[in-house]
Amino acid sequence: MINRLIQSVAVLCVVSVHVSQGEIVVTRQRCEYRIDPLGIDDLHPRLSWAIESSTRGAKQTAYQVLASSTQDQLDADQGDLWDSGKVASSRTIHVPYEGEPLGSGEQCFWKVRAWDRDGRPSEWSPAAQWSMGLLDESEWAASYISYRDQTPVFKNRDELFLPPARQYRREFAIEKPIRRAMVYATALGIYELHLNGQQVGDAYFAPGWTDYHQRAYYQTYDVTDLIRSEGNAIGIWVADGWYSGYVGFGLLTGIGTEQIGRYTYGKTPSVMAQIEIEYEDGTRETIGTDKTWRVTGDGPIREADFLMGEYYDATRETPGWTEPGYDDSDWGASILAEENGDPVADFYEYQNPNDPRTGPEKASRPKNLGFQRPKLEAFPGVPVRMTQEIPCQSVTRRSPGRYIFDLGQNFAGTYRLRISGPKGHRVRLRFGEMLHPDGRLMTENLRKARAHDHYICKGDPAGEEFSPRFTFHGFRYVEVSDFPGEPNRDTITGLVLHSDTPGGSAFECSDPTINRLFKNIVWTQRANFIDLPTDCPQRDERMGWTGDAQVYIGSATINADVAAFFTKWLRELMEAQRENGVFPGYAPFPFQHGHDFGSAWCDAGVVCPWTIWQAYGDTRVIEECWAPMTQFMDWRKRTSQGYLGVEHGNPWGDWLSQGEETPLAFIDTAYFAVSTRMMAEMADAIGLHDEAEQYRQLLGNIERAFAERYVLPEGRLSVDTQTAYALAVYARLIPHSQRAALGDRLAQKITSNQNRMSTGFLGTYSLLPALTKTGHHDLATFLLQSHEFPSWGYEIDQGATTIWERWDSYTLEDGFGRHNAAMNSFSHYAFGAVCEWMFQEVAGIRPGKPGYEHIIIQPNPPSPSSNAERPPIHWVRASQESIRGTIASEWRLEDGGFELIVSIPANTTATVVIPTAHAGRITESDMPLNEVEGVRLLRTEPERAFLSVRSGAYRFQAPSSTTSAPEALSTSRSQTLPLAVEAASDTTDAVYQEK
Ligand code: RAM
Repeated sequence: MINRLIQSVAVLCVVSVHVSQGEIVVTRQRCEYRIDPLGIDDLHPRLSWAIESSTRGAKQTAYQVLASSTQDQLDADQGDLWDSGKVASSRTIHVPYEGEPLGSGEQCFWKVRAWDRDGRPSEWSPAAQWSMGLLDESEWAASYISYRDQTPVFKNRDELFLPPARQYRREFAIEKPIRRAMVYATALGIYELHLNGQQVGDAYFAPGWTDYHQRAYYQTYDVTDLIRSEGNAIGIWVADGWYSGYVGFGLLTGIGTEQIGRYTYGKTPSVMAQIEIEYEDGTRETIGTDKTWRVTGDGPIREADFLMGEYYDATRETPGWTEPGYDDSDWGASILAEENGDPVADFYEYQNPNDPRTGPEKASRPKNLGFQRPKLEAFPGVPVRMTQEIPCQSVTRRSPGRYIFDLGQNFAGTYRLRISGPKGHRVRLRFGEMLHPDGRLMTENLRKARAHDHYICKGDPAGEEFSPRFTFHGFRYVEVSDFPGEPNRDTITGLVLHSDTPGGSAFECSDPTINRLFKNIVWTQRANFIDLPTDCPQRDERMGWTGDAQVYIGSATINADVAAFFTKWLRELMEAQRENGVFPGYAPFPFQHGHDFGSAWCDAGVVCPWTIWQAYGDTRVIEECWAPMTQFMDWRKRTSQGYLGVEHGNPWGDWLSQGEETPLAFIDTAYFAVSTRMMAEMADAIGLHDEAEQYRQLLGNIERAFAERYVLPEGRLSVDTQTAYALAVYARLIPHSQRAALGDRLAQKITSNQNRMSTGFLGTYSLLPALTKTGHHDLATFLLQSHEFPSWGYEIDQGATTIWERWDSYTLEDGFGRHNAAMNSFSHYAFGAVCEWMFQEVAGIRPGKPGYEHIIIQPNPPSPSSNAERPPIHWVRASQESIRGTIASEWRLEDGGFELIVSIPANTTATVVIPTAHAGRITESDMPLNEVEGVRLLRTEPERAFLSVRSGAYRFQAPSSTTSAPEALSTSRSQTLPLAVEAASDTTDAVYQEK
């Protein structure tokens, strides 16, 4: 077995390119985190690459970037736009472009080479590229166009209003050979672009969700290869989307426009696009949306709504409408979006939400639902794409013509329906995450999201296929009613949709339940990363909840490259800041719901930028968020009392905890400290050392106030809940001298609760790390492996394939109904935030410096006799794609020996901590350490050896320190982790810091 494991990691460690000894290779070129992005509006986009090598300790000592306006010039090594020259630097990420100023639409081809530690240059990297977007609003020669909308403002809360998706088209001729053709497109609504019969790009739901009153994004497409010399046609589908469709819980709660849940930003969708053609003779032509475009609402998509579903009537299809020659004489003329006038509606919100005397009171104000041109920016995020098909596992007949298809996996997205039916025959599709015990689809938890799709057959004897464009559902089961004939498993195939964040992670260990848990976490991340980080993908909510995001973001950065994804959402979050400086409960913030914030939810405005900086070494995100973050901290200082947090905002607290409530003021204090510490660190990172000092002083005051108010002399907290201890450790508010005692009290609280957690969103995220940090790692892994309610294992035993919103979303005793069956998502990532601890403390991979420039590998095997219920984890194999390359850690306890196989990306260094009391007996690939290249013993502790390790692949073996009895072990582990070790050699520059 051990050999197999070694082989598998060895495969993982081998670099993906063929390099000979001593060489380094430049790979993974990115511009603003993306591969060859089109249409960016950053004037100094940041370039990143990675170094790969088969040699240990490979380093970049210098680099050179060449940027050219044509591929030919780049191939000839002529950097007419920029030649950085040889820059002596190990930097491989976020190198800002400093070449010739780039204008709208300009293309830039670039490559890079790097010098190794012996001063030998690498080959040039392959060419990468980016193009600039439209840098000035005046360069939009197009207008927002719409259809003439004569419907009155819908006001009925008992019925739904679901308009058809619109189709816009125009034809154009090309008279000369073209060099390049680009399309820039955006919509107030969501759009899908087609040219000459083909879809342009593969994104769903463009242009993404923003507060359209302030800002919208546009996308850029290269359509050079789609343009024909004979004649061309462009067609654009446009649906309501977030702009005017049903959004969140507006209908449920009666907030927002007319209390009906729709028209959040405006009444009538509109679209704007422009094709820019560059001819070979150097002339240019622009074709933009204007009143000459034709439009229809009579096509097949009769309803298109995120929450309510899609209704497709195939008898109304318009074949050939995105090709030249289509007869659109019965279509209407487009109008300018503003020609729909300024319909006014009542917009309901809570007034005085933060006034403790009145509390929130619902009131309305008039709101203009007419067109307002937003500020336009290039889309900085990651498109939503279909990334995977899920075959159906089984089909069950429920009644004549009604079948339930089980896809075996809960996910977000759509499906492909294959059907043969007579013309005009209609089938209905409903979606559910779970089944009732009697086999019925469970839909109570969709609340006001109707989530019904309909398909009307066109009667094609060869069979028909359908897949929705403008909706998505969170589901595992599909119920099809009125199905003509006998379905089979090919009738329904799941199509997984999510923001297509690159990269990935892997986690496997000796406990199969944990392996399923890891899969569930990743599936839940996908299901909720749909343009922005949402709470859930199924019910009438699906909003960018800040509390959920701030506990989960660390895990997200491990499981994928979410840097561009969060770059986008952080703009929405910063923009959603309330006037008083607080960050709201969700972003965008389409309407106000009760108080507009909650403790710990509001801190997402600091925690999320900090985490992106930590994971990707990104200081620009700090700079961009600095002003709003500072305003937020001013609000925090203003609202605190004697440096302590207070009870304010929505009382979410340790949301969905089990049986124990932690007072809001305590939570607020802990997060005041968390945000303050992060601000101090971020201030230093961007060179604001005075501010950093002020935040450190503030932190000192908070720590003192906390100690005085909450820490009791006998080594307890006056708030004696699991979450209180966990948060105090997370916020590092526990005085060093009290740490062991308070950790023991936390452990005792859990054991006296029959080894069960009582924690909610906040406490669960911090609980297992707190146990590990205070010497109770065995108990932490026990909880991870537990199957007793409430636990991850319990969910998995009930068939969970994603993370549930509540520990008791389903229980054996009470089924779905223990709390509120309507608010009971089976795809909510907050409790999946344990993933961060699984990687950092079980596999032992964490950043030692922002952006994993230095890496800590410190696996913590639980002691072999620590779990009477099931075999404690005794091997783990994990890897993650960092911005500098793949980091892998695989360990195994066997026969009193400990083996650790690691992979450290080139141009980084690591501190590897081996859990052994016998540092002198550590070997690497069977050689004693002092004979091994790239490794140096830094120091030892009673049961740990600290090694300084250069990049490369290693296999360490040592006698294990975890063979002792658990009691003995927990004593030794109750020592706190060291804050720093001596710096390693000049080349490794090791820093070991506690998170
Ligand atoms: C729920 C959301 C979210 C949570 C808030 C407090 O409605 O689903 O998960 O953050 O409430």
